[in-house]
Amino acid sequence: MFSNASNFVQGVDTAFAIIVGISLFFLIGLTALMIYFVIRYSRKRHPKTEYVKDNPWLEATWIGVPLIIVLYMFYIGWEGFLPMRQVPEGAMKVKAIGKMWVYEFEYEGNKVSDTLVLPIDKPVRIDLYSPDVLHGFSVPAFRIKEDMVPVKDNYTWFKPGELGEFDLFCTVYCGLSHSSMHSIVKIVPELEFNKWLAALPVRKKEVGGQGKKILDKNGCFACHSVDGTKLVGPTFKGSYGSKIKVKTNGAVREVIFDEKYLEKSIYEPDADISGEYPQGLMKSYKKVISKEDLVVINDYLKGLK
Ligand SMILES: [Cu+2]
Repeated sequence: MFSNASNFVQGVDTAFAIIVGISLFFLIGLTALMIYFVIRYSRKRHPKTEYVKDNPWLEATWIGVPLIIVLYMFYIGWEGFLPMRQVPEGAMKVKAIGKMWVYEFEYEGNKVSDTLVLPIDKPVRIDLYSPDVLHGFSVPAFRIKEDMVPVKDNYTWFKPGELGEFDLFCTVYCGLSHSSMHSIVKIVPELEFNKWLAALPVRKKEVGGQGKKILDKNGCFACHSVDGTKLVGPTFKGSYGSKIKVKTNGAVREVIFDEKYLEKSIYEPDADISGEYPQGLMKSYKKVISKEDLVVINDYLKGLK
């Protein structure tokens, strides 16, 4: 009756079915009763209003019965939810990074993939990270949905029980290309998984050093290219040291792209908007990128010609 895609399907679907069932029962029951009362107690049939007063049994019933029902609904929800926070010991570990607007999966040994490939029947703990804004980690087929919260580590776990490919969606509105932020969870036999993992390349040493790493970690390249491509924000290519047109409080002026401008556009992105880009697209990174990081980023951008 239940799909076997993950170990949580049964708990979630049972709670869902029972709650929808209770809701439907009351929706239909109350509507029918209302219609009955409208007819039965209309002025034509019942010209004089009944006055009901002090009925302890009636009151106890309408407090007691709904109380039991909602507590029961809470209980089945709790029972389905609790195991989701209890990762079994020895679960395999994968780090999932959600950034504007892609997913990245880091396996042991610094191996990185853009698809989440997992062996069947093995519990896996997914550590959830976001370097920029709130993202979601939702696999509807597994009944899994957790937020990826910047500066707060979160996790989820599950045991896949069915081979195949399952959709992974970002379920938190995270900006311009939110709708294209999705990936695939591929469940394969263990042998195949071991082969796949062995063939997965180790993450290359970053060219560009620390500066590029910081930009990458914070998801900056989702909006700013280094090859001149026009993305959501202006390209880094050839910008450093050049004169650029910015809009400050609606007025266009020219500034030199230097350390000062870099700091301002990272800490107060809406103060001097480059070119024709709209306001409000970028958030402030004041709490995320330190002054020391700025120096390193500055050096990296300076070397970018
Ligand atoms: Cu997202």
